[in-house]
Amino acid sequence: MAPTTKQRAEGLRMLLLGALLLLLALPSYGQDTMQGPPLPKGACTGWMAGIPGHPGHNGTPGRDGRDGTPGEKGEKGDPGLVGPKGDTGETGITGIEGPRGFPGVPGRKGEPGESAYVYRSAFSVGLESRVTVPNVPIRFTKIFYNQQNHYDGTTGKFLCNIPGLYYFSYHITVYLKDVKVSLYRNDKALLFTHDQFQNQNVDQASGSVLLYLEKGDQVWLQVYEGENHNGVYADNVHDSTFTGFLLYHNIE
Ligand SMILES: [Ca+2]
Repeated sequence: MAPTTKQRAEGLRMLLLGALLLLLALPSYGQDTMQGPPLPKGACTGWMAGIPGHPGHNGTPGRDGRDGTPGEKGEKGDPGLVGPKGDTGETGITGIEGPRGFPGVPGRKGEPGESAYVYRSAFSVGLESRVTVPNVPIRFTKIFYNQQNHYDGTTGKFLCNIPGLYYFSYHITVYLKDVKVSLYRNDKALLFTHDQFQNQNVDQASGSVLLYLEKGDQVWLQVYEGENHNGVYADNVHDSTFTGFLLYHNIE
């Protein structure tokens, strides 16, 4: 389809306008290109401006910027996990003694102890009639107690069967003569008792002693210094007695 007259006139007008714009732009172009190589004279004569090119590609990323200023202090964080148990510390100094506690409950009754029978030794004897023979053991034949038979009525001697401490005593009725008796241990006189008789009277003589005896020791009473001191007397209503017993066994 052929262009109309109006369209031809419009195209001519645009062409003229483009030429005018080129003429106005030439002087500034010459100034901007003064650094480059000079164009050949006459080569640009009659040039017309082209259409704008496409935008170039993006450049490579620039370098990292400088560090920023420190920010504000943050909030306190949550507590951490419990750590492992530490080593045992050194022993501390001993504290002061505490107050006294309440009394405890009584303990149970103990088991029966060893029989004390084996540690028994005792006798108590008396005269049945006056002594007629001096300087020999007095034979007390009136038996008040002689459970263990450690006293021998046939000899008048006590025989120690249990080592220990013994107590001996005697009470003598004195009549018709003076009395001087001794308590013997193994043929040695240890204790003396002397009483002078007075006419028309009845006297008493007494003595007592503690002796430690070994097994086998013998103890007895005996009139000392002969017939003149043989006033040891006894009858139905007057007694002369001899007593001994074990106080503690094996006390050493
Ligand atoms: Ca007297």
